[in-house]
Amino acid sequence: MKGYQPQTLNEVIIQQQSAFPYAKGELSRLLSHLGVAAKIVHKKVNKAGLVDILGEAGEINVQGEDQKKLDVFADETFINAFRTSGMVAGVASEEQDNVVVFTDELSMNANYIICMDPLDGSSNIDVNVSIGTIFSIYRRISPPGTAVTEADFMQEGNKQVAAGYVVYGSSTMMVYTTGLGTTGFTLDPSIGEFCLSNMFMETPKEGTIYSINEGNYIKFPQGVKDYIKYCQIEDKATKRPYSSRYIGSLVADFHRNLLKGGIFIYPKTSSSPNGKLRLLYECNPMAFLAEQAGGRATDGYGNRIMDIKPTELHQRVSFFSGSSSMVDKAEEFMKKYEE
Ligand code: AHM
Ligand code: MG
Repeated sequence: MKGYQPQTLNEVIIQQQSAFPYAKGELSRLLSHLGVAAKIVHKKVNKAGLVDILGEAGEINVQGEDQKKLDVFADETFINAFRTSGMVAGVASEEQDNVVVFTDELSMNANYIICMDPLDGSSNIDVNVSIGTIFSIYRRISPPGTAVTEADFMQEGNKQVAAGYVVYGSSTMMVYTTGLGTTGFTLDPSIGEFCLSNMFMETPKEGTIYSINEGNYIKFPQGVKDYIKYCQIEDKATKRPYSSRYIGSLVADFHRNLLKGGIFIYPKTSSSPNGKLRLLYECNPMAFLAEQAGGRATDGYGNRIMDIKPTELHQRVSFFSGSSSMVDKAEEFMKKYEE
């Protein structure tokens, strides 16, 4: 009988990177450090009700949001992993007001910087609903040997070298891209390894799910309101009405739509005129993954997310992402109200 021989994250990364003849294995090593940190966070998330990790940490982050103990734990775990990897020169995190700059010699000479949301979906932490980690990897702009500055992080998403997320759901999965398609791994807790489960993930061009916080309906731009109504109208040819599915954790909502086809919308609203989600560590990485899986990610107004030039570390942007035909359609509605 053939034994159980899964392909592990490390094996697949090394295989994929061999497509780049000049790759020195640095990115592969960095992604595997990231995998270890994800396993540490997975372990904590899985025991959340049993150990003292639920609830507020007592601090408010730069976004004005209450930090949860798990937010802080995940932030520290990933930052430590990057610091000790020697392959990262600095990190921008949702939980840190400013860029975290590593000043030891090894890190100062490192080529990569990271943008991350260490634990996304904070409102779901205490109620056992899926949450996630989102990351984005860039080459630094400043010369190696110097300390990175905020300017290193003000890069367009189209400069990402790799991006991905970890979803702590009914199983824990890591999904990443280095620009060679979107690949998914499932954590096999019995051997403690992320094992290849979804090669070349492809999001259906047409989907039947729309994901948006409809509680904010009254605050939405008219184009979004009209698109929601379109989703709800009966039409056999386009399989409408579509299903509404909204978890409130970007990673989980995005992951479902990636697999099944659908659209995720977090538009600007009358109370959040720039939207809620952050360009650097939420939208750009998801946009890279969406496009690598055949989908689209825009701001709803014809602008590709990955072409937006960031001007602020914690910049927010409206976000339309998912099956390409659905994003096209939603943008048609948005266009009607363009001044
Ligand atoms: P967070 O980074 O503080 O967790 O906020 C981001 C989350 C996303 O995961 C999710 O898509 C969105 O906020 C949900 O927001 P809302 O509760 O307004 O629908
Ligand atoms: Mg977040």
